Amino acid sequence: MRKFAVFSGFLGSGKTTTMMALAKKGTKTAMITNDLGNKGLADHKLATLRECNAAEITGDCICYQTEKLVENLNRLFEEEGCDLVVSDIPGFGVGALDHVYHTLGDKYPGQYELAPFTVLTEPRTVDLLREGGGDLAYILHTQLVEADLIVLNKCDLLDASGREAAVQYLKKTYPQAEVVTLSAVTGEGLDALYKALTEGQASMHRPDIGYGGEAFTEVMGRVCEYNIQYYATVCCNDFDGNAYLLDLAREVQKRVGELKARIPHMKLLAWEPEGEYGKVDLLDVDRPIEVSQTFGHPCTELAAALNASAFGVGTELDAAITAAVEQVSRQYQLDLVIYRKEVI
Ligand SMILES: Nc1nc2c(ncn2[C@@H]2O[C@H](COP(=O)(O)OP(=O)(O)OP(=O)(O)O)[C@@H](O)[C@H]2O)c(=O)[nH]1
Ligand SMILES: [Mg+2]
Repeated sequence: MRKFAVFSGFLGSGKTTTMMALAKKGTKTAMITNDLGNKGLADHKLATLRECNAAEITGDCICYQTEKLVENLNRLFEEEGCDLVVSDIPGFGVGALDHVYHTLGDKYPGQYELAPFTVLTEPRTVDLLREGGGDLAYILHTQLVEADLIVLNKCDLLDASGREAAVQYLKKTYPQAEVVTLSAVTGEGLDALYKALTEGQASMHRPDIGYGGEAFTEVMGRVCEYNIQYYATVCCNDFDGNAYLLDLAREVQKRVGELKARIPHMKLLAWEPEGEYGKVDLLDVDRPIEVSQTFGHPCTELAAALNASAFGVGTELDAAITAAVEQVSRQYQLDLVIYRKEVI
């Protein structure tokens, strides 16, 4: 089997977490993290720290890098012996059904079996859609219009009636898609998702998503990707890496909130040479900060990657996030060497 699946879905819906759960070492599933920006981004680094079968395609969406995608797929299927490869696309992306699935079908006929085009969503997105989707309505809705398979992730956050209501809403609003529930964190529903991916087929439908139209251009014009990567030397041996990451996320949340900008997902990952790591996620200015991994002991030396996907003015977000990194690092007496910074 040479099965390939695209995971679309809004920022923070759990694409990377789900891919990591599927692509555990020892399985024949591999994941490709696809992000804008240069190499060494947080999602891929996290997948390697968790010892997943992971490859990385950066610089642009796989929508526009078909040859690089094909190169990676062939290596994973032929050299690594995988039978299922899953790649995400950047979390504000739309159009991968056409740009990835139909392009592969047209240019590489019969080479890959395409799994149902999969879109992850989470309870908060469903609530937002029910209220009309706000200023991100175009992305939230269009991603789901493309789906063959909708995964309602983070169902650990819902009780039975909440799940049922969300599933019914999704089924009614997007009748072309099958809907499954998942908790990528607890693993509930993971076997059913694997079965749906490996046994199901892409429908290869061609919905009109208004790609390049007015709504598309308006929202894409507000998207901003921020990537900073640095080394930090610790001065004192009681440095608490967990408190540092949390304070940094809080400072970013405060400063971005003051700009009245949106930051649907900021990933902050820091790791030590020995392989211990800490991770916090900020899923917008009005939501609690999530800690998904903590250091087990005081840190002596760190590398960090902070990747943020935001809606706002790039220069303002850059100034706010960079100032947060510098301020909080100074408070913790860290000596910083910033080796990469990008605002896209
Ligand atoms: N409660 C709960 N949290 C989850 C689940 N899956 C993911 N998360 C959390 O949601 C946050 C975002 O998850 P990611 O996997 O990074 O989301 P993503 O879709 O890859 O986000 P982008 O890369 O920004 O597009 C993290 O803090 C995860 O720990 C889940 O099943 N339940
Ligand atoms: Mg991700």
